[in-house]
Amino acid sequence: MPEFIRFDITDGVARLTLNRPDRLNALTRLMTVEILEAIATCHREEGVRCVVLAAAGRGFCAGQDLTEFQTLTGPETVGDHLRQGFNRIVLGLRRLEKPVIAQIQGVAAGAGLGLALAADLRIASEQARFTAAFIGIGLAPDTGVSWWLPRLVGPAKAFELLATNAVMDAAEALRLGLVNQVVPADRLETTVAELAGRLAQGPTRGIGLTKRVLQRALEVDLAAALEYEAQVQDIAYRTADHREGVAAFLEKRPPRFAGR
Ligand code: LHQ
Repeated sequence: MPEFIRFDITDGVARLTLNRPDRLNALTRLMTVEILEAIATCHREEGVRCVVLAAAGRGFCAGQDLTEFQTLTGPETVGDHLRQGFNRIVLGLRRLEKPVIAQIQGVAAGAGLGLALAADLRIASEQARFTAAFIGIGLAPDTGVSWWLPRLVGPAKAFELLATNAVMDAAEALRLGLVNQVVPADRLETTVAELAGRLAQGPTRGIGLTKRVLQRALEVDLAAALEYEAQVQDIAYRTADHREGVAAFLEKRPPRFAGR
């Protein structure tokens, strides 16, 4: 049984909840291992068709646990720590061909912001706050924050957020395009559950392939993106869910997607 996360799978939705509320879910080494194991399960289990990344208590995630980090000894560098931990979490979530929703009820800071940005969709409560936090302790960005921020908010705003350690509220995060939706705190869980339930009933392969082409499109030029779309469409075209979607349209009935 994991100690610092909760993990369950219900009706196609895997729910991974960070569970160190008294430390605002700051990430320890053990917690990182537990998150990686849960992500591996999401990759492996065909029954998982959507993932919700949530957090217990008033904070979403305050990033690296700075107390534990002081006590880490041995030959490992900070870079190694990132390569073995947070980098693998980010890549694990990005390579997961299933939609990932971050349910953000409170502060997301440092690597915690990176975790939120690695999700496909971010639904925030009105109480959520976002801060890069790295510069507060004299560090440069990590956990993918340097990659996502300029793409989401533009390079000048990204630099401002990183260099001034500004704290954004939920309304500003929505205005900047950092989150998809902001809802009252008491509506957050049901809003996310409804969205996750809908996505889990969707054509999972098509959604996963959509995630794959969008990720590639962020990294390559137009000609390469067009070529990749063509290759991926060959895969999507062969799915049972594509056939079901077309059949349902022609028969004028709602589709029943099986996620295959
Ligand atoms: C914490 C933490 C925390 C431990 C709150 N650790 N206890 C990668 C590789 C290597 C090295 C370093 O980092 C990285 C990546 C990173 O993530 S760098 C960024 C690390 N994170 C931060 O610098 C954020 C530090 N936290 C804060 O600035 C504030 O706590 C925020 C703005 C997140 C929230 O502020 P408040 O809402 O006022 O809460 P609080 O500060 O009162 O925190 C509540 C408790 O949680 C408190 O403990 P206490 O015993 O006083 O109740 C904090 O000490 C503890 N906590 N963050 N990262």
